[in-house]
Amino acid sequence: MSDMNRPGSAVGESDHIRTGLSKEQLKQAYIDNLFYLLGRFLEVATPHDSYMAAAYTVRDRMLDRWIKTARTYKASQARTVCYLSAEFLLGPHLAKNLINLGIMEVSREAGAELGLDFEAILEQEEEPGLGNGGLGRLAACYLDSLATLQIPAIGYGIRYEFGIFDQLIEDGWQVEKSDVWLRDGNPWELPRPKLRFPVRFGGHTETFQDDGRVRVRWIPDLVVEGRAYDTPILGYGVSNANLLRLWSAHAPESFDFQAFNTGDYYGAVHAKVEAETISKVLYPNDEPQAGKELRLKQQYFFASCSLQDMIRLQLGAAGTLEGFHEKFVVQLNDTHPAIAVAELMRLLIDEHRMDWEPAWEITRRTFAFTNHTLLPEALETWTVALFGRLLPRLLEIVYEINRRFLDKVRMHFLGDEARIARMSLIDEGHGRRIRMAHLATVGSFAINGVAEMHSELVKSTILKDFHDLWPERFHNVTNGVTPRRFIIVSNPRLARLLTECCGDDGWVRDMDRLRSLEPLADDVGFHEDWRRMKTAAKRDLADWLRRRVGVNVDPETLFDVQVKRIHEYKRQHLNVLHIITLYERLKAEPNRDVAPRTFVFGGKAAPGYLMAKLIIKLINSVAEVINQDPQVNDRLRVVFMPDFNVKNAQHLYPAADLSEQISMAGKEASGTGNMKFAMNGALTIGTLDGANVEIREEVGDENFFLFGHTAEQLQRLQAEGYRPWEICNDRFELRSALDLIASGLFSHGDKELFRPLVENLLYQDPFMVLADYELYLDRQTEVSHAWRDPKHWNRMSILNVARMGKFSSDRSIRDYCERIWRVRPVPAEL
Ligand code: GPK
Repeated sequence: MSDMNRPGSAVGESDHIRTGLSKEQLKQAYIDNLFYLLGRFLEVATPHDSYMAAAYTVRDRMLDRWIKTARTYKASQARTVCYLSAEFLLGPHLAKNLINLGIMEVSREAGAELGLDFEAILEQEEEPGLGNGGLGRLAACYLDSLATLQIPAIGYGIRYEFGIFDQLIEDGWQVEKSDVWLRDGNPWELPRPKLRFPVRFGGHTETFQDDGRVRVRWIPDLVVEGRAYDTPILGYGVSNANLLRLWSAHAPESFDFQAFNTGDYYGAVHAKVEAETISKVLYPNDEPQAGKELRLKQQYFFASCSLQDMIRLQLGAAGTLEGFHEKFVVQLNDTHPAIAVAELMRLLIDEHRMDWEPAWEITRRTFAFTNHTLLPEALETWTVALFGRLLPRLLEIVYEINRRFLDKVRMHFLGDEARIARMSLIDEGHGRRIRMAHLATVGSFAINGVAEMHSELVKSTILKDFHDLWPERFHNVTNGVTPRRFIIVSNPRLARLLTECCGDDGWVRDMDRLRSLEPLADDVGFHEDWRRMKTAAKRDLADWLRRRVGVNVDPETLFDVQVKRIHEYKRQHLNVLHIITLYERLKAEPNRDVAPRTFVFGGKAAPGYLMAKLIIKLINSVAEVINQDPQVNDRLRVVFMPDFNVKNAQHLYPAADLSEQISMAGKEASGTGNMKFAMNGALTIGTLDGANVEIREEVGDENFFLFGHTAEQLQRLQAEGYRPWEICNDRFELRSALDLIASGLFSHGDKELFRPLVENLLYQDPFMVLADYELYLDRQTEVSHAWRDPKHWNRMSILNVARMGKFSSDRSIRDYCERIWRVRPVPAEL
């Protein structure tokens, strides 16, 4: 080992093997890591060895920044944002960190000189899939922006041993495979075995006298230990690196020796298994239904560990918990961590001997709450029975919060008993349940929705009573996505073009600068560059689909893409009905002039959501028939991309021409895929829902394909008595498309297979697919016409990219900083 490499030698010198950024230093560090951390040398290293060595080489450079950042933050005494989230859907780290460190190109050259296949190394990384979809990916974008904006922040969550399942498609059906992402090791995390906290479950409480006061003691029947695993999150083009701290559950001791010595070996191991189950697996439902005991355990487990950690930091820095809320602000990412409101009260009162009033003052000034859905089935509640059995002390605290809260409500709305029942933290109507959204709202100083329209609906529907009481607490923060991952990493060609046009890469941190593209929207030369870039991305995707999915698609066709979780409200089946109608039109009139399209779908269905799984089967079945029909398959192709995740998604955004954002108006809180597509130059066909509304405002009505009833119109339709089957009577093509599915054409003659889907549409249609069918088809016809005019299409595409600045997650985080968190940047220097 050379001197430089010995532990204890100065870190931070730019010539140091662990910190230097030159090509030679990177090469040397890579070989060194390959040797000392993996016990390998160049000639025998497998692609995975190479990936690991590369990852350690990058991590070394991040650690340096991370430690300096921690020092700087500590000295500044600034307020820290704690983002509590049950999900962080980070996506692969390596490419993203190379970009944020600014060493992508030099690393590529270093790799080439070592004879390494750089792309193959990037490809090695397992997706860290610790999230389901939008909500988890949003948390990851926000971590990126927080670090980039130099805001002191910690992400807190769960280190699931198994993330979101891998999706296989077998015979057209979704098959789930467990995600063993940690099998080959995770080079990005640092275990902190000494950083651990106890978390109690079950048992009972008792009161005792303490200094003349009555206090409560909780005697649990299970204590689990949460251990910290830290991942550094580096900002783009800055030295700040923030912390993502994930908790893993363990038994405090691996054996209960008492039981062991009396011969009960299995009993002795049982507690260990029970404890470790808590962080075993991510629940695979986006928009989850409440009810599972293990899920509540997970929520309490990570909320408690995270708060205990903040208290440790606060006591370490200030020696007192007074002013805790000035040092920390805790953002609750939906209701999943809402139990933290009661847990902070417990910690302050029971463990740190505070009185109720000062403890409540701290608590309600600490938390802020983001709501991500209005779907009634997704609003979390827990039965009092389960909650009380698992968390007896927390139930007492929830009751006390509720008692005091309802007294206030009573005073404010004299005699309005109905309102009191509606606002109570306990729903007395459905077998006594705790309403987690109410707990989060009562315990927070700020509540926000995730797009303008959604925030308005939060105020006028699910939290209306609370808005009547505390209008000043309600805000909107429209979601955003990070251009680092969704432009630079995913679409390097576009990134280069944008940097050329803007004169420098300042747009990466200030996406509003892309407005300077607008004058180029009519520039013939620029159109040529734009077309070349898009075609290259589409060729890449076509290659990838051929290799990975085994289908051939023509890059000259219009790429029409819908990727997102499969859910009836997102209406993938509306898209399918359009495809079937096009198919029937072509069959009836083979020479009909239609713009050739490739339809791409992707997305996972919750394993227990049968209708969503049937929709996947339908897409694959329609694909099978159409792709094999020589009469149409030069003009229509349908592809289902299996295992849609961050890693695979990166191949799609750059290649899409049309982005399908066709949810039932009023149901999609925001959507974020809509942003990723538009900022890569896809045009949107979409309803007035979620952030679509604001995207259309920004890019201009004339550059957006709007269709469908508004949320209000749909509500009125429903109130008047919605009869979907009647719509079919006067819409011949719709009737015919449904009949074709029912006929067995797509199911080898089986008339039963899709019956539940067809009948659901005809007789219930809860997401009003049929009501929007005709408007959708008309708009799609216009899309086809627009596609025929490449000059016009490119113009629209360029203007979309130029005007998407608002949807950078940097803007979202700035909004949070100003409107809610009241925090400022703390730059770290190397
Ligand atoms: C909302 F409530 C939830 C949830 O549990 N999971 C989830 O991914 C999504 N969401 C919304 O459905 C999207 O509209 C939204 O863009 C995303 O959260 C982020 O806010």
